[in-house]
Amino acid sequence: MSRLVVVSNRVADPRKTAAGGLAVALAEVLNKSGGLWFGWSGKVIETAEGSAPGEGGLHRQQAGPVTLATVDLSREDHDAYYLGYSNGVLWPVFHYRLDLANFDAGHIAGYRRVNQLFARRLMPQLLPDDVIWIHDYHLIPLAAELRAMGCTNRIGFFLHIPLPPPLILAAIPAHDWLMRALFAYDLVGFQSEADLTHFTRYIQSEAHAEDLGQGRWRAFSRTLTAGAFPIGIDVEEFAGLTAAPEGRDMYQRMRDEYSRRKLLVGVDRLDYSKGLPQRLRAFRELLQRYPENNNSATLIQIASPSRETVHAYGDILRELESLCGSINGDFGELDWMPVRYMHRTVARKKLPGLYRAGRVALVTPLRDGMNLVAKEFLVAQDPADPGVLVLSRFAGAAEQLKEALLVNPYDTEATAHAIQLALQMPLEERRNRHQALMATIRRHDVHWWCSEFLDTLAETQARESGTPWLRL
Ligand code: GDG
Repeated sequence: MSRLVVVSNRVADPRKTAAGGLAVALAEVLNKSGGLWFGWSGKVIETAEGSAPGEGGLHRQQAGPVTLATVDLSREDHDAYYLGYSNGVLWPVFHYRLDLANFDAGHIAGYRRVNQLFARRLMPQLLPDDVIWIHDYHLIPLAAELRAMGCTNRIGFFLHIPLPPPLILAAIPAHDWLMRALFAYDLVGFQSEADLTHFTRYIQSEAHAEDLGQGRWRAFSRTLTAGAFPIGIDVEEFAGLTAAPEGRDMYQRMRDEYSRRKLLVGVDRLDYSKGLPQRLRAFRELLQRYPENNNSATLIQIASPSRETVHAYGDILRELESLCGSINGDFGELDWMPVRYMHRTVARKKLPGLYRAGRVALVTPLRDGMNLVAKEFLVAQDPADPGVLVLSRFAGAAEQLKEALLVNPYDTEATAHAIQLALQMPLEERRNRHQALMATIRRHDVHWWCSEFLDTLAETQARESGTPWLRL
């Protein structure tokens, strides 16, 4: 069995349960092969401490059979690669938000510099038979940099966020460089069929790629396989958290506290892609249009802090606070606050109890690669009396979770109406929908996702080295 090398921006210690389902699933495959997990250490070294752009020390640490290898970043590299390009250009554009992108020319140079640094540090760690799996938008050009150094290993890439249509991608200066770099991979995986279609349309129209059939494409003298691999969650792990003492205790506390209310829950990183202001407007519309919900429907919205040093995140925070304040001000009673908003990270083991107490989950992103909260909510439900998932049609999860109530989050009235339907839904319909959704979630869990991707990668054809076309 080949050794697996996982590369991602951040590395999680797989022995810590707080790491979550993805880390647990990757750790399982890494454990089996005695693998290596490589990425940024999370540490930023200030210039005063002698760090130079493009440089960063390597740390190695053993986590059972898995080796964790991490690199520090200089302040300049971190600001350009992480804040500037990854989260200031790629995140907004890939979520269709050209208006929020900052195409400062210095950022892409830093992005490439860090990918080159990663390649230089990773290359000496590699064994000839290693299979390399690179994750997400921070590291798109990494395989190309490795190939330029002579790496001939099998390399796969998975994009956790959406890929927008070709015309939106084309707004990125140097988009051709970025997309060409994907051809250094043997396998490129997306969350949904929609993302895959955007990719194949782009490479056909912009790179005249040749369709070789069965997901194989040829361009720039290289062949890659592209496919959709919708990510799942570790169902057993999350069901275990739900049944654990903390999970049950949290559930009981929420049930007691909200026994006279109908509880709605929202759990998101505070990000403009998650559609939080639109969600709150729909909730306000619900209270206005369907007054029977007054003094009853209560929305607990957790917005965990995220990327606070990126400019656009401050704006969304202020907008959200003002909306919550105005809804509570306009509709609240002495003994009832319609919105409980928390700008805080809640301990992972408390989430299942909160989900289970929710009659309705509001998962209404404007755009999302997949959205794991939708799946976690469903796993945490009591199958005999389950809550209802209101899900944006623009989440990757909507391609799979067809029995949820699918909404257009930009349509305030229709979303409010769907929430009302969810609150009123008879038990039998709730059970039927939940049962069908759980069958999908179980079939396509995170273990299925890992093995489906890695099996497909193993089947890709012999690789070619060298990337003479990699000029920025
Ligand atoms: C990216 C893509 C794709 C949230 N708040 C708290 C907390 N969470 C946990 C949830 C869930 C995870 O974070 C969020 O996952 P999502 O999938 O919803 O979203 P992103 O973070 O944007 O992830 C996304 C994903 O990658 C995987 O490929 O699905 O589309 O954007 O697990 O439970 N966890 C804790 N406290 C919180 O306050 N402990």
